[in-house]
Amino acid sequence: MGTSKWVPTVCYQCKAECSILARVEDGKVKEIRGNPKSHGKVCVKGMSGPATQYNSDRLLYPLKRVGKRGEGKFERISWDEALDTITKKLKELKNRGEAHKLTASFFPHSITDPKWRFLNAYGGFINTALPHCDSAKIVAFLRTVGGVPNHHIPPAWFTMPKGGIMILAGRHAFGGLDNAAVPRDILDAKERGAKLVVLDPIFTPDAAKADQWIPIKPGGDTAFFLGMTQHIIAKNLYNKEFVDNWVRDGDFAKLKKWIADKTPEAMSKICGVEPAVIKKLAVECAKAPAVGVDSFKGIMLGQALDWGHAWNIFLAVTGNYDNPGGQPLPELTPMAPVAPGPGGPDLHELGFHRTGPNRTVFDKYGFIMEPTWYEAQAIRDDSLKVLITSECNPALTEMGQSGWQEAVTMKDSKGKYKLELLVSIELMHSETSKFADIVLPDKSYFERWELLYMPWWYNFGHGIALRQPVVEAPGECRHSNEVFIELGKRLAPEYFKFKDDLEYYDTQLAGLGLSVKKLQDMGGLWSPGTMGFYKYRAGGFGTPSKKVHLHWEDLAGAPAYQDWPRPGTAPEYEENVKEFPFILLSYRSIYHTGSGQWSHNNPHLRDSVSGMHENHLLINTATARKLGIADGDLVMVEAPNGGKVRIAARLSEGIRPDCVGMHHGFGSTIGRVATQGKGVSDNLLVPDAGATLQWQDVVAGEAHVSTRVRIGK
Ligand SMILES: Nc1nc2c(c(=O)[nH]1)N[C@H]1C(S)=C(S)[C@@H](COP(=O)(O)OP(=O)(O)OC[C@H]3O[C@@H](n4cnc5c(=O)[nH]c(N)nc54)[C@H](O)[C@@H]3O)O[C@H]1N2
Ligand SMILES: Nc1nc2c(c(=O)[nH]1)N[C@H]1C(S)=C(S)[C@@H](COP(=O)(O)OP(=O)(O)OC[C@H]3O[C@@H](n4cnc5c(=O)[nH]c(N)nc54)[C@H](O)[C@@H]3O)O[C@H]1N2
Ligand code: SF4
Ligand SMILES: [Mo]
Repeated sequence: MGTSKWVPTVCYQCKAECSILARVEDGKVKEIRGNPKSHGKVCVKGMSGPATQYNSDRLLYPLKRVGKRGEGKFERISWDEALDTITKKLKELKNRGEAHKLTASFFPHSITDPKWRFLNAYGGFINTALPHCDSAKIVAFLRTVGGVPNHHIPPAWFTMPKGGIMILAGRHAFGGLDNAAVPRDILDAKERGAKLVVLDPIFTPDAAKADQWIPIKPGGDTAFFLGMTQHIIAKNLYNKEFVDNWVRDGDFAKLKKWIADKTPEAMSKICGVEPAVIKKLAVECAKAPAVGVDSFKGIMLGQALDWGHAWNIFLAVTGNYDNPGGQPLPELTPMAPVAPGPGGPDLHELGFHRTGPNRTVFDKYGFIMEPTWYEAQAIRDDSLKVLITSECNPALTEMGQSGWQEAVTMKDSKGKYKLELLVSIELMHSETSKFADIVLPDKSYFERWELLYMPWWYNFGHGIALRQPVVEAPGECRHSNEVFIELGKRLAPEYFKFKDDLEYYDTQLAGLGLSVKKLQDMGGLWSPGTMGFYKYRAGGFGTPSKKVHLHWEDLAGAPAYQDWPRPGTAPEYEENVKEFPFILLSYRSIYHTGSGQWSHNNPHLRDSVSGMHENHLLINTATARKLGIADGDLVMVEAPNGGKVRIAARLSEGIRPDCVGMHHGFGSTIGRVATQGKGVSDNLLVPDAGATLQWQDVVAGEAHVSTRVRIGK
């Protein structure tokens, strides 16, 4: 009999990073559970972690490309050769004065992730899968309350009082998990007497559990919330105490004037919801002890910054910031800095945001943009020469995937690849690594140390978490953080004087009087002890005036935005209506994460009984009847970008007749399990961000995830 023990660590079968316990027996991970010290939940993907861990497709050694880019032919090399090749190219780039032509695209697990430190020290850019999906949400919160905003977190539903209202507006919280505990927290709040309202063109699992489902028109959320806010103000039901004390002087009067004609009747024409429904919910919200709003995909639909702005105006007028059940404003854990700290490169000076068309009009903004689009664009105009990807899959998972694949194989007049070096750090070969020059085998989340701290954990009651190795890594796997620290020692040694990742984390933890060892002994979680509501009452908000800024006067007359939220829907919904009569919506399933190998190449999650094997085209029954389509028929879906896919139809009453739906993430052409499953990639249809620049700047909602389509047999 071997020994068996439960070790606390952090799941990474998706980017929610829930605290888990891993049962280790005879040096192998056998079973996963939620960690009772932190919400105690794990989802089906989390439970399937061992099937990713022991997948026979795991990369074990560094590889170099021997065929053409994209051909997928590789040969084993040593770590020395791999690191020497990367170092040599990066030295050459720096000597040419082009350090800023390095971009690394990765998921930062903390805001001082060693990978990010390397980029700042070397002079390259991070271009991340972390906040691009809701950069507009972040920008909107920063502009209005100057606070660390709600990214990848719902309101803390477990604090929602009786009589409170939970609004999911373009948020599929029961499938697109941001913590495995969220669905339970929502249902518990309902038990306590809170109300759940779901705004979604599709009757999602969330809608099925809701007190009220509002099948809003795609892109209608801004209009819907402006209509509610107008009604609340007109009926004098706004939170006077909050507005008088905490909204910047003059802003409310300006809002009152500007919003006067955004009546529920006027907004109804845009969002397709009856005025009476808007009014009733508005009054309920004004009277409720707390209202929490969550949106994710709702904010990725072309009018994202407008929606983020309208969302914040609604929260301010109803006084729902930093209250139990409302919008938390998390604080960062006070970690100690590792000195000397490298500053980052100047985004604007170096042209990061001015890649592509209309580059000069974006001067007023500064944020991270959709990686796939940015990369393709920057390769074409020679402003990206070295790309390192880790924990992301731009060749498949992102809008404009075809453009990316084309760009990385593009050659200059001398017949050389325009992108001089492409490095992919992965667990298993992915669509992206197939194009790489060098592929590096990462350690999995069961094999590495990682210090995780991000503001949103605060919403789950802790500030930092420790990921620790519970088993040995196979082959020659090395953690990406170790790789970047090694590159730092070679290329910017003044910033990498510490010995290794553990010493780096120890230095940071000293700010809390902790060390990795102490944190490990504590069970791997550090908690601030309380949610700390109404923090603004002590020191005000994080804005220059210390109050809430409803009016964004600096954006008045800006080319891609204005000072108040525009209620209309994005042009991509208004154009090509006749030729492409349906709006295609994409959404997640509980079984899969993005398009990546971690779930799509996992036999449990790809099984048609325990998981999900293929995707379908969800189509309204009445619409299908008109088109002569029966359940299971193969249909052709075509988009204005020329993309075409063939997919089986699934008929349902639970979708608006003017929309069709498709699970996001399928279409992998690599991996033993992945290639046996069926399904298609929605991103063959969804255009890249560049296609919609005329409407919204790249700062905000650049990651459009829908398009108009037509359906044929
Ligand atoms: N299982 C799983 N969980 C995940 C992920 C994953 O891949 N798999 N990914 C994580 C990531 S990176 C993210 S960003 C989040 C995403 O979280 P969500 O955005 O909540 O996830 P989706 O499933 O894409 O949900 C989109 C929903 O918005 C609806 N919708 C589309 N257009 C509109 C609109 O205009 N208005 C409104 N009101 N609704 C609209 C769609 O019908 C769909 O139900 O999930 C995270 N969690
Ligand atoms: N049409 C459409 N497109 C979308 C969306 C949509 O809703 N619809 N959603 C968008 C959103 S919100 C986002 S955030 C992006 C996400 O886009 P990506 O960040 O590119 O996400 P994934 O597809 O999950 O790719 C993650 C990759 O990391 C790998 N991986 C997993 N664990 C590890 C590890 O420990 N180490 C390393 N090195 N690699 C690992 C996985 O195998 C996988 O290949 O997609 C966007 N694309
Ligand atoms: S939501 Fe599921 S897969 Fe994602 S981190 Fe949590 S348990 Fe793991
Ligand atoms: Mo995302």
